[in-house]
Amino acid sequence: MRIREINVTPVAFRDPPLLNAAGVHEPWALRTIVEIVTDEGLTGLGETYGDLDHLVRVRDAAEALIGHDVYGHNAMYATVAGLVGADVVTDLHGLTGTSSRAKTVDRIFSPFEVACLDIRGKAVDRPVVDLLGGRVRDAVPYSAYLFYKWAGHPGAPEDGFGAALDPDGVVEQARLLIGRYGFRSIKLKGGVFPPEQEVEAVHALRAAFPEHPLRLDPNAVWSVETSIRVGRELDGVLEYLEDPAEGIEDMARVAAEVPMPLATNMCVVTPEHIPPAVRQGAIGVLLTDHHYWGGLVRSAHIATLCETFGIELSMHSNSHLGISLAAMTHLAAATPAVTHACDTHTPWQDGQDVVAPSSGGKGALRFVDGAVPVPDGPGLGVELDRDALAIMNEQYEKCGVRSRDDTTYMRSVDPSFSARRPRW
Ligand code: GKR
Ligand code: MG
Repeated sequence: MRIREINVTPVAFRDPPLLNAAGVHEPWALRTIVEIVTDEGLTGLGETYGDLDHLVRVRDAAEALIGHDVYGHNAMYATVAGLVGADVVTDLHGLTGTSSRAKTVDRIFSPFEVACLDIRGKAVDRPVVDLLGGRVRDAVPYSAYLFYKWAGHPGAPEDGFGAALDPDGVVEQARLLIGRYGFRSIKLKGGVFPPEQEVEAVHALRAAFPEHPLRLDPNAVWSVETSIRVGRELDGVLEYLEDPAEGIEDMARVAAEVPMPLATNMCVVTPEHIPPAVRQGAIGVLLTDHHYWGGLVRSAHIATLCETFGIELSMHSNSHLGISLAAMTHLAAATPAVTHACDTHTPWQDGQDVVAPSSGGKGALRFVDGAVPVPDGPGLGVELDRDALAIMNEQYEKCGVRSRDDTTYMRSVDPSFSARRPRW
């Protein structure tokens, strides 16, 4: 079965002012939707980043992949690698670690691989989870992903999620998300306020939710000394501490001194980082992300490798839509080593999606007790809502944002803001 056509559509959707170490989310988040059509008329979906440098290369790859066999992932990967050459696509926000040629190839290849798996599942009337080895769980638990945030974007009305700028606000936000979705574990995005304030918020969460595993992620904005101090202060409170410090060496120095495992989606972001991270004992948990680990099959291979070295698995997310959530859910459902609740930004999209609500026919992508049941339909089990896609594409054309830039947006509000790392 060969690829006849590939449609690449950039989209924009509203995003609340979520704060992080790099600044604050802009009013519009970007994604790119990939739709592959085969010579037999089957279609498959993929979703990836929307930044312009990335989009341009995804479009080039789409042209180059016409005519490829949807089962020929290795040949497709080689074609993408050839196109990328020595290029390195970087992010302005730097929240998913260093960029490299390998990571560039992996992130451009990923949406095409996912779309081909969607097609292959549809061709044999089986869900993608079955193509990845079969399910080890029927539903994938996600965490309540809390952010410090303003009540609304500057100059715009409040957004309905409320402000969260202190421990009480954070606890209230947790109640809101847990009330709506039933999450059973909690992650707080830190790196926004001095560490003492974030430690206080974690203690407030522990008091309010004594049974929920907790994590804190300051996106590498602390020094080694600060990371060790905070890690010791939170002894017995955190399930894991995510990216306190920057780079494998500094993470290893912290890991040797703190009681809890360290997790990362910043210092181990391509296969070549695994040997030094293992040698130095830098991490106990890897947050995989099929969007930059080369798709679902390659991510599953990395998961097996991590298991071999005693590294546990969780899953990372950026602002995303339902095609990504479906892909993440199939992957985590087929990966025994994913033993921690995965991250998702889904609640912050507040129902905006390119995926039809009734897709799969059985309420695909609903949260039940904080977990997403694996969609039953063939392939990813989700269908494109073409009207929603057209609206979001129009939003993209009009919104003026072309690359995520949390830092410049923050500086437009607070000119003294600096995104330097470490900051504390
Ligand atoms: O959405 O602001 C955000 C997050 O900070 C995201 O960009 C990170 O990549 O979720 C991520 C993380 O866990 O580091
Ligand atoms: Mg992180």
